[in-house]
Amino acid sequence: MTVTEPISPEAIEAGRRLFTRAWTFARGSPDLDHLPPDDRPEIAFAGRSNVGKSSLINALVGQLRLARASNTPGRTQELNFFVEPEAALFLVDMPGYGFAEAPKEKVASWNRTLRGYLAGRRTLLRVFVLIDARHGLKPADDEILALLDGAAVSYQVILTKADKISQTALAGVTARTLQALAKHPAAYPSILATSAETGLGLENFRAEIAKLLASHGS
Ligand SMILES: Nc1nc2c(ncn2[C@@H]2O[C@H](COP(=O)(O)OP(=O)(O)OP(=O)(O)O)[C@@H](O)[C@H]2O)c(=O)[nH]1
Ligand SMILES: [Mg+2]
Repeated sequence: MTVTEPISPEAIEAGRRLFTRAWTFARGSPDLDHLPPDDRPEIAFAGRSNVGKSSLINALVGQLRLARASNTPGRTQELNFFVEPEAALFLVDMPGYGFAEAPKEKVASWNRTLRGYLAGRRTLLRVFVLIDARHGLKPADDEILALLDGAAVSYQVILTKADKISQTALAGVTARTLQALAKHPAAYPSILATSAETGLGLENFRAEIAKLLASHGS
């Protein structure tokens, strides 16, 4: 496994172009019955509550308020679909998991929705599983990784909030995470460290998404 693969200037440029487009909100779906038609590829942002999913989407598209971010865990309560028609791609912001303070029934219903979506969405190209760089993989993450492995849905781990730790700590959590991922058959064999705050890693992340889309033939 490698942490960084060489990324070509062409891929960086394709990523930049993809995300300077005018992305807009398409639909919020509280359950599996209100998803938009599965007529184009999509990538989903999953992760524990408060890990920075909505913030990372905003940072990628360069819009502060496309997805609603907040310091209160449990902010995103629906599967939120963002679209840019020419890009023929949905970006999907997901409710967080592992949020213990929400009412039990609500947590159960979110879990059903997010598990059903992750395991059953035909057009899901890749799931980005966001992990807080300060904390690394937690048991709640392991459950989601096992679900994705079981459903053979390809996923890639993205470390978030890298601005909050030192270079040394970042190298440590990267190595530990890569080691843990080696046991997961559906995990993409490289991870990216990002910060929605400083922009660290965003150029490479955009390039990664552009490459993924190109390899799909879009
Ligand atoms: N320092 C720093 N803070 C961040 C970063 N990304 C997100 N945050 C902060 O973390 C908090 C949670 O961010 P969100 O983007 O709302 O997290 P989320 O994963 O969408 O949360 P839920 O929707 O509740 O699951 C906010 O206060 C953000 O400002 C980052 O890269 N660096
Ligand atoms: Mg959110």
